[in-house]
Amino acid sequence: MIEIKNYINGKLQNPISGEWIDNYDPSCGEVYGKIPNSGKEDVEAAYIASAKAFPEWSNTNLETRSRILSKIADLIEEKLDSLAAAESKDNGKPISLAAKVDIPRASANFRFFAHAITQFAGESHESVGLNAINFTLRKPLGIVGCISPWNLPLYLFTWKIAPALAAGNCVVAKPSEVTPMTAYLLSEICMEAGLPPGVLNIVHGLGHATGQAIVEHPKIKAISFTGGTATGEHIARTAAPMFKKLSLELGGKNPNLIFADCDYGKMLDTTVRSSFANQGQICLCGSRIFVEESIYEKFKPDFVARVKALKVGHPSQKNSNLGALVSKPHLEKVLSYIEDAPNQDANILCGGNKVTVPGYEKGYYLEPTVIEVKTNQCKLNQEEIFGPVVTIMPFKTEEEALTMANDVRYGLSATIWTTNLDRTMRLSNHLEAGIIWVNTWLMRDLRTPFGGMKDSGVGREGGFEALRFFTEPKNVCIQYS
Ligand code: TXE
Repeated sequence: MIEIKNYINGKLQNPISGEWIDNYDPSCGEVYGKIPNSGKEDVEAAYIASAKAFPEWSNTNLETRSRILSKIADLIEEKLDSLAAAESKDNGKPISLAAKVDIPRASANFRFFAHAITQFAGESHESVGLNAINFTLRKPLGIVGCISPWNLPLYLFTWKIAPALAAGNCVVAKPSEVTPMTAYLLSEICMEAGLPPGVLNIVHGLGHATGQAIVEHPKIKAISFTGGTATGEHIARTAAPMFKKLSLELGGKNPNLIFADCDYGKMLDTTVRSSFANQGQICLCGSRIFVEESIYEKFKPDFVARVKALKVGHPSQKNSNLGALVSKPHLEKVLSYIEDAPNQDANILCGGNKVTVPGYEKGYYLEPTVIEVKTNQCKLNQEEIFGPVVTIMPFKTEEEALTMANDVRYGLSATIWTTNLDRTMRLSNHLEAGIIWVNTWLMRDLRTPFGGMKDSGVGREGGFEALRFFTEPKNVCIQYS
């Protein structure tokens, strides 16, 4: 039984209440550890530690701050194998994915912001004719809250923490209670890297208790949250009367627009990945596939054949393309959409069933599923399923494709497959999405703004956008004679 601890004031601590929550291994459906069921008192202790650490950390020179964050990046890199194994066991994702994407990216997050802060600058404006100069100071906010989800645990946790710390804030952070393990291992790494006590505090527990206590805390100045849209809405409502700064990265129902003039082979390879990477549990997955009519009847069997060839297996096996879904309730939620497909006038082309992996019969495995739909208005196309389920349907014209792509409450990302530059520009201008990929998917440059519009969220993360979020601009106007 692995016992996870809170990381408060530089020390690993048990929850004050002495209460614990079970932690499940999704690959076999068994409890393998316990995590603190933290309450308000633990969050308060974390806040007090942060507040004590803030004056010194916010005044630590950039070189020192940067060196400590780089050291954390180095240590994550050094421990890649053990972190990848822990992430895979906790989340159910294939170990190969954790080793190739999640953990390197967590290290890159720290390394990137360790450098970015040394390049970050306030603006200055000379008021010509008035003998005045304005300059903008960018001050850290103080104590900030970072709350992250279970789909890319260490990757998204560090995506928030690294810029917050780089900008000179102290942090009270909560990883998802469903996947707490690598956040716990990060506590140990921070201690090893010499991060001063209290600068980062990691409090484990349930959303409505620990998370809520962070959001409600009157002195925590900002909340950076990634998770479900309903939770984001609740957080926004709670935080608004306190005028907290909010960054919300929420759900997606991303369109994948495939035109006949695309590079077909590259499109097919990438579309399989953008549909089922991480068991489809990435907010950026292209879950609604729209295909130009002239290639639809070719695409359909080609895609289905490729999906049928994917191997669902134990996450530790190197040849598993898909591992287990993250939890039993989530598996049931995803299955409920599949079971409802016939009521939506939709046709399951492949998949749709639970998978039994020998030796791990109680694991949460599901076949990658392709469903042909008749209208974009069906539930399968309008609600975020967040699992290995994609829909396909044909379109006749670019206008029709654009209308269907935008006809959804979400606006996170969109992918366009075409070699026509004019079309690329027309669609990029009119698609309602914060991130648009053309002839690629999930290619990330950490300097770029990341986030969605409509119900996919508020604000942008990444690069200087994140450093702007985690700082308060203060304009100073000096008149001289
Ligand atoms: O996420 P929650 P859930 C979507 C996906 C999924 C749905 C629900 O569709 O099926 O959301 O997933 C914390 N105050 N995404 O329920 O609850 C919680 O403890 C403060 C998309 O697992 O939003 C966890 O740390 N915090 C998404 C974090 O919020 C609260 C990734 C996210 O959990 C809280 C995950 C509260 N009142 C799910 N309630 C994406 N955009 O990538 C919960 N939390």
